[in-house]
Amino acid sequence: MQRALLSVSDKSGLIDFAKGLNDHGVELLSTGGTAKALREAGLPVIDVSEFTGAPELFDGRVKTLHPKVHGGLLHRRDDETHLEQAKANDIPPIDLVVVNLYPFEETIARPDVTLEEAIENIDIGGPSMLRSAAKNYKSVTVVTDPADYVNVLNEMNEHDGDTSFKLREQLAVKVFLRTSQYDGHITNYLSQAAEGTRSGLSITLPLERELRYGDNPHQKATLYGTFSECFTQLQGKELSYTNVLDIEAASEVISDFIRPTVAIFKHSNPCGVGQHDDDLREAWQLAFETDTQAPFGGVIVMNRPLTESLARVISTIFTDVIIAPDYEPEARAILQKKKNLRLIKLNKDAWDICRKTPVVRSAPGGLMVMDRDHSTLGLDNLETKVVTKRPPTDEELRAMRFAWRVVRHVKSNAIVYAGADRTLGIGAGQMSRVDSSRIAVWKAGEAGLALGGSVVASDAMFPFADGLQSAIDAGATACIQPGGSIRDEEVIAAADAAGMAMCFTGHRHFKH
Ligand code: 93A
Repeated sequence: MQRALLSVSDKSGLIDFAKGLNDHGVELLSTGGTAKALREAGLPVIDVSEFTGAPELFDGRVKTLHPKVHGGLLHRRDDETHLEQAKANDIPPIDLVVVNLYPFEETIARPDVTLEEAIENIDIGGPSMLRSAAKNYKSVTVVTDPADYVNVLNEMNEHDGDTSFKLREQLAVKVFLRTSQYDGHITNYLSQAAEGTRSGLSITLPLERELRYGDNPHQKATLYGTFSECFTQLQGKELSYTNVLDIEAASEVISDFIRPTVAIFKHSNPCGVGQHDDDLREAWQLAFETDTQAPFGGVIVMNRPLTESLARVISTIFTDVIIAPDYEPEARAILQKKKNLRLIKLNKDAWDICRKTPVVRSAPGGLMVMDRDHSTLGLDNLETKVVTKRPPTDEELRAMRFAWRVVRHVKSNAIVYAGADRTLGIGAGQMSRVDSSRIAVWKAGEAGLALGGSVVASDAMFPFADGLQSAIDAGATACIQPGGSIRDEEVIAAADAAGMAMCFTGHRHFKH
């Protein structure tokens, strides 16, 4: 390796890497800011403009776009004609390219960004060099991720100043993924920013992992993106497609609660949710009592580190996945014995970003993208949203808030019966709201839980009074629902006749 070209916006790790290259006797070519940083570190640098004999032009828009740069990257090293042409045109080989791009993604993430600033941050020369170098990976090494500096230096140390074909190949693939992602961000931004040109969606995501299987063992499934930034698997079998769906749904519900909370999930629906200020095990107990059968093979999620005492109880029940922000060492030790049990650590900061990204679903011939329903709406000043003669008691208000936070994570049509710190009965995914209500009542009965004095929450309006009446008959004394039916008056009259308190949130939380 004789010659490297370094041109980076993200200068982290640059100096150490360049020193390493210099130690191997590699000549360093560089552009404006990068050259300055290298010189300040005492390294010998040749400016690209000196190398090409052409000045940087147009505010740096043209720095490296020159045949001597691209020729130096692209010519075949084992082709006589190429070598003759290179010689005749005074184009020496460039064997290593170190480029990362103008920060377009960071720029457009700024709320006050202007179109001009965004456009100025579209890197042209950088991706061109990356692509030239990556196309010629047979001979040229290309690094776009500072995390790879170490690999390259390690190989150079091991292989007498050279890199292996295998590494060059991997780095080239990484480049084309990076440049297509970069172009995707530009496409999506411009297609929204330039009015009326919404033309399409470009998504390029890195391969995350092959999944164990899809819905069924005969369906292959693959996960793309940055899942492992949000979730770290500490032990257990490989994740399957349905595990990932459950992990997402369970993490969404738990993120809605500040008090210590435990939720149990099955097939993307909560079977029970419980809260307790002092003891996570109590919270689990309340969640579990809602439904003691469904949790078999389910997913348990909590918003506090898993304690030893809770680990002891959970270890007596067959569980597929546990998700917690952390695990007490004693809890880990207990659960380690369950080799198949998947333990997942939820990395809160990354997840908080992740859980606001859009929802993507397949559609015939393509896919649909929707804003995520990431926060519970309609609970502010709930006491002012009473539509019945009787206002709710403080206890009922607390239960309403709790039930409303749970119901929006249940597949529609969703009905949840709850107290202030626990679910009592959950009816999910029925084609009719009355049926969901019936199922919730029946399940509460199965679990031996009384619904007298409970609150009922409905993810969407009761279109008729019958649905609410069945909740009244079951013992609910308060109701929280969006309202908005043309028969609201009938529904309110049914509530008033029973002395029920009801609030309209004004927001629907369907989940399909
Ligand atoms: O404006 S550009 O599209 N035109 C170019 O010719 C060019 N060459 C390198 N941007 C260009 N670059 C980019 O400049 C690199 O991709 C890198 O991100 C940045 C480094 O600039 P500096 O060395 O001046 O800090």
